[in-house]
Amino acid sequence: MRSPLPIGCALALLPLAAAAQQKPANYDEAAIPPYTLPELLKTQAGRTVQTSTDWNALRRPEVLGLFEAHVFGKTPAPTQWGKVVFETLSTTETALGGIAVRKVVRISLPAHPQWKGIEMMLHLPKGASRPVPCFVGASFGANEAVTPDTDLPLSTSWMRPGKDTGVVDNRSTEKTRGTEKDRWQLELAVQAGFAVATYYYGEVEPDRPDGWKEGLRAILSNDGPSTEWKDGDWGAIGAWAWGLSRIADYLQTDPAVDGKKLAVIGHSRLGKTSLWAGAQDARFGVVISNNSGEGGAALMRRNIGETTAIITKSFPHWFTKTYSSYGNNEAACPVDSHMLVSLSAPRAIYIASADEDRWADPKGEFLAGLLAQPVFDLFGKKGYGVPEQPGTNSPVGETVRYHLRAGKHDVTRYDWEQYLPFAKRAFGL
Ligand code: GTR
Repeated sequence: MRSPLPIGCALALLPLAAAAQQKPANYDEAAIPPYTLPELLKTQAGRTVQTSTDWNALRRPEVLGLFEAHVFGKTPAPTQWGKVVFETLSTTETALGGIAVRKVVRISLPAHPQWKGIEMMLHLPKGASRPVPCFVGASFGANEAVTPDTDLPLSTSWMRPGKDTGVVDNRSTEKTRGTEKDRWQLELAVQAGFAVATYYYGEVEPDRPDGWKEGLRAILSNDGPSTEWKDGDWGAIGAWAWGLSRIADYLQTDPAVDGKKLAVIGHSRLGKTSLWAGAQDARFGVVISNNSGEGGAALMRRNIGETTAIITKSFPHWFTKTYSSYGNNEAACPVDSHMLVSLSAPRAIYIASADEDRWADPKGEFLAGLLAQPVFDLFGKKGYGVPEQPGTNSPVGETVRYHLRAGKHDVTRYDWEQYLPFAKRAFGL
């Protein structure tokens, strides 16, 4: 047997080995290295756009294309998925203690029968006299986790295990019921005159690095499930965002909903998803990013909390392949998150942070909205109206709005209490 290193020598090697691993997250504002953001209004040909017409015709398509090429990948064309069909699986007139009608609708693709589809859950205010506006969002848990009602069959889809989710062996259990109800303030929304449409994101793709093999991405891929993802191919966030747009398709067909008044909402990784859905699909007249952090609203060039290197190591499947090349090399990326926010213009966008959610970089989330303002200005739309991040529970802004909630990484009743009147104003209600 080879003689091992003398103990002193082995100990001396330890810090080196540790240094070769992931850098620990920085939480010191003063230690953020200086950075320069890509110019929002300057086209790749070097022209600075000065009108909303030029933004829409020249720069916006470029910025969208850059996010496709470098961050989220390109969503396949409709010809690849074909016809979308809707089948009502159940209707309950007595949901949420009698104030709502709940429908579960399967959204599927006849051209791809191997995909089970999305079981969208729609809560509608009961007895509404006209079509209602609707929130649309993906959820971490299945329908039985989102609603406080206990009468739904349990989903049989693969679930991520998690604290207080009731998930056992990657499946929902009776204990899963209602575990997400505080995040989805259905009663509050319905009482405010909104419908809420949700779907379990794992129905489009299970959230794990190899989840695509069982998800829609493999099914829609021309190369089949054995494919390896190429630069520019869509990641899981793109697929989950696609699901939100198929719900928007359905909502155009339901006479109880005003399909022109849709607000897309998401928390955390699903907040990144909501931003990307809003960027691609203008039917979402309101875009809400709740604690979306790195890869969402937080500026990637601010090296604080989660970084591009960390997120692409832990969650490579969320993004297009190229994105991981920007870990510890953010300056080379032709976009940053202020450009993602700008893709919502002139529609209304709400960016929300939580003060204890330092991993998501609340200040970086605030700055993205501030720095996107030049695009909203082209449309005469007002933003924050203040240059500095406000204190806790003090929302600022108009078409671009922001708050820093006191507390943890989460979506709470407080957040919904801000989003509901924001969406009402945006929809002129
Ligand atoms: C974290 C991840 C974040 C955020 C969060 C979530 O582990 O680092 O980017 O998306 O998950 O989705 O809850």
